Amino acid sequence: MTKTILVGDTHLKNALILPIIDDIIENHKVEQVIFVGDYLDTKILGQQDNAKLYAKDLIYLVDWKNKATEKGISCTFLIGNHDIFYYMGIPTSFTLTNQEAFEAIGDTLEELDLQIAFQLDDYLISHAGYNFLFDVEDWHFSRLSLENEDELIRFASAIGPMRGGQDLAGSPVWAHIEEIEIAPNPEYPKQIVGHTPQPSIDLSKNIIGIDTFAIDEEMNFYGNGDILLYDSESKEFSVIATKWKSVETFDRLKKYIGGK
Ligand SMILES: [Mn+2]
Repeated sequence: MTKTILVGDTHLKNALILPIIDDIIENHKVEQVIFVGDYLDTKILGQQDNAKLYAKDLIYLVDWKNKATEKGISCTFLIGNHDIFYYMGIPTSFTLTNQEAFEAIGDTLEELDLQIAFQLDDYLISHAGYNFLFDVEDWHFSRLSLENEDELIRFASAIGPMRGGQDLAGSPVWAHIEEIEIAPNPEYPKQIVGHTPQPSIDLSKNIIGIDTFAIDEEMNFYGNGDILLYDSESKEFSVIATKWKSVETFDRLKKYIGGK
């Protein structure tokens, strides 16, 4: 595997983001794609009741995974703080309000073969990052199962003060990027994370944040849609600019969310 791309939080915008990913795969001869989690839920007002949006967007993602895998592209899907509640079957303040739809989404999510972390040469990749309070364990690198239910519940509930929680620091699905920058797990000084929205990707740091598709309640774009590319021969990262942040994306998104 020579070229890998890493994709930040998609949050029910998979049908708009994945065509951009397809172009990059083709133009850069990408062989591996790693998604850092948070496929579900959106800040856009009124969508928590929109089960149709959840269903169509998650099915789009699962279909994409199957097609990409058939073409020989290695795909890895990490779990985010939003996904983990569906995976565990525990509804919370930001999950889909309809219980039946919530459970169906949780079942479909299993098709992504979610895992906690991925090691890419010197870099540890996870949704939110490992700070000094959380150890990396072997099971984090393989498909999740409810065998590790107790640990997963700990991950889902450990939220630090920077994200409004009571814990000393957040778990690998909840930590704020600054927690990882200030106090990374000492064995993993180099990490790649999503979770904390970034205006663009900054390669000058040891902790690289790639959550560039974030939008707010009113559909204002926060990130510019940068994608991180890694070449395992040269061991170098580069940033691929995209046309994500545009009037065209805004218009398509508005239609996609409202569309039946
Ligand atoms: Mn997140």
